[in-house]
Amino acid sequence: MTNPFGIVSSEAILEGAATDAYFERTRTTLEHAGKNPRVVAEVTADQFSTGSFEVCTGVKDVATLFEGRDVDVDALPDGQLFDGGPVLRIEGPYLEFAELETSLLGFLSQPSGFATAALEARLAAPSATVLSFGARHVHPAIAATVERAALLAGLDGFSHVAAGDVLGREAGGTMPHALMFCFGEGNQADAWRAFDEAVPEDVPRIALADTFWDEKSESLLAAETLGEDLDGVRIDTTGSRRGDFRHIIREVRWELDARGHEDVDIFCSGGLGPENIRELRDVADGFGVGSHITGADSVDFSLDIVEIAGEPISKRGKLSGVKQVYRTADGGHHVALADRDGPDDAEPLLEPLVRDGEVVREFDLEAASERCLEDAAAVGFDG
Ligand code: PCP
Repeated sequence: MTNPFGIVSSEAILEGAATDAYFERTRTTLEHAGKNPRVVAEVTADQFSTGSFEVCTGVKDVATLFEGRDVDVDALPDGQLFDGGPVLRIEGPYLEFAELETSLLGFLSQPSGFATAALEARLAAPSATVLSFGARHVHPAIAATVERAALLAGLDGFSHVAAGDVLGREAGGTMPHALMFCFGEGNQADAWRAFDEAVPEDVPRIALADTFWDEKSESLLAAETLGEDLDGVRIDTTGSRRGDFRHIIREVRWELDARGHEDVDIFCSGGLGPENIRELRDVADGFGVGSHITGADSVDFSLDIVEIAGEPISKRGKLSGVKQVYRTADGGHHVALADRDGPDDAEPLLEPLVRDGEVVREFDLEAASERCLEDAAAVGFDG
């Protein structure tokens, strides 16, 4: 079996076969009519600013997609926030990229949605450890996309092993409930002890402490069992049993402290979003966040031709003309025609990505993450 999971291949994406059929019809028609106008097209979510920022990412994949094509592409830097106006601009003969639109939008839309949601989680608890746990909610083919978006937004780590191979980072994680079940109720201490004996020293000793008994009992048992070796407990109380989760966490903290286990951290997971994280951030040390990130809406990008043969053009409701977007000194996002002066002291954000088919930008995830967090502070992003 050459493609057992029916995954669209990288080759299909690069050659433009990962497209909507109407683009193939468009090529057939334009070639038949002998037309291939020089156009400028822009990728935009909202035409004007809305007061709500989102994170732009996926730019590196877009650069790869356009490599070797007879086009110039400008784009926001990876990790930059935006609020209206284009995030990317393509200039060239239309048939150089007609079929690429589908993949191009997909490369930007879903990762930007993941990164925006991850940034919300990150900023909900700036000084806590926040980890990405959601790879299980997406098709495994895009696990690295999720984990990359999480790191871009400043999360401290992620769980997916193969994504780690793709990203050149190591996945983290300790134990699922399955491990606790394999030892059975009443034998939690054996499970944690075996884990401590078996796994490499650099793996943190975080005991899952909600499986059979209440969180306080299991946390204290874990602390007694592993003593100084225990780094933390993870509390993943099921929603139906949660009651007042903040109270549960405070109670566990209190009881651990009362027995001299002040150094044992408390990690929380299970359906947490920014609101829950804000409620818990002063009582918990870390959070695992999954569905908030993986369930994020894709950013609703579309690609529109804005100039054809040098003349501005647009469909009704869209804005014609080649545009530039600016980060203003007060942290605003300004959209303007590219051939006019931008606002004073404003930084133009669309920068060269591809020139004559050559990728002219380097990508570094750490630098992009720094940019994302700095820009979030500059624009006052609070989710
Ligand atoms: C955690 C939690 C969610 C996972 C992580 C993703 O799983 O219960 O199912 O977080 P999310 O709810 O924010 O999407 P574990 O406790 O490891 O689950 P299991 O019961 O499989 O051990």
